[in-house]
Amino acid sequence: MAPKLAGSIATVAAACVEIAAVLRVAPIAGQTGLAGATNVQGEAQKELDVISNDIFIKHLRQNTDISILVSEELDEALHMQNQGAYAIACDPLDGSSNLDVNVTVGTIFSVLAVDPANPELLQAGTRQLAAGYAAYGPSTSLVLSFGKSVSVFTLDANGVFVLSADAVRVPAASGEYAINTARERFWDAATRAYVAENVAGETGPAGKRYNMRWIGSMVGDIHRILMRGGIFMYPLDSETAAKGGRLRLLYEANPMGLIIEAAGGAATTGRGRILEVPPQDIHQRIPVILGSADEVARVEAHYRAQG
Ligand code: P6P
Repeated sequence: MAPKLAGSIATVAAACVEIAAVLRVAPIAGQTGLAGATNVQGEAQKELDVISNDIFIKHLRQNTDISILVSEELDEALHMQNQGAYAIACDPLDGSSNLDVNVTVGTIFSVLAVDPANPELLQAGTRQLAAGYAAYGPSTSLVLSFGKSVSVFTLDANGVFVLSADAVRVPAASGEYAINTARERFWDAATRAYVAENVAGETGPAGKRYNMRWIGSMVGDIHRILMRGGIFMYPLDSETAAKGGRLRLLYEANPMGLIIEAAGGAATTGRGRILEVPPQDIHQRIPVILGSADEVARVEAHYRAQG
């Protein structure tokens, strides 16, 4: 691995260590509430969204190999005024609606190669140099991939990430699916058909029993899927269609797609590979269906049948 790429990832990891420390005591510091502002997504920012984004900026400014930051919390890309060959696209604190109830949240990041003189940020996910996320749960995990395999590190008592699992593989088959079933009235036919097969259980076309898990925190749901299989679904629906979907391409779908594919899973919009979607905007939204290859294939079959 290029030393400067390793150094850039170490910078991101150091930011995640600091975010983890802030989250651990946030309820005591009274920081789990709203910041009183909205982000470019039109979402009410949590105080910790802003704090986490500020921590990211502070750390990235110290590494002159990183020239640009794209963040869910920043309307425009932040240029660091250096000649760095890397850009970081990130969601500094995903799932922050869970902060006041102490449920796993995370940081998601993607590393892109850029020409600082003429930076190109709208790169398809296949061009990512690396992708990862930190999951702030009972332990703090850092998951990292360069596209060929997936490593999991765990933050130890000294604030050091220690390798705890390597060459992680997503089981092809699973008995768990993750989708917000309260949105059923908005679903398309393909999503309805796939979920109905799962609900039908042993006597239905899937021929086995399923459990449904929905944390409401992408990092929490996807880490479970990475470690034991399953499928995460935020499909295009009648309410999100006008915006192109709910989740963001550059700093949520692409990094998670690279990780899941590197672990032997699949990541689709329902009609095509997420990593091949050409971005149109740094905050572009997209449907996200990813996880165990067999489950994703069944969803895609329903989309083909739907036409
Ligand atoms: P819903 C969190 O806001 C997030 O972006 C993802 O982390 C999560 O998977 C999804 O939204 C939850 O969406 O509609 O269930 O609240």
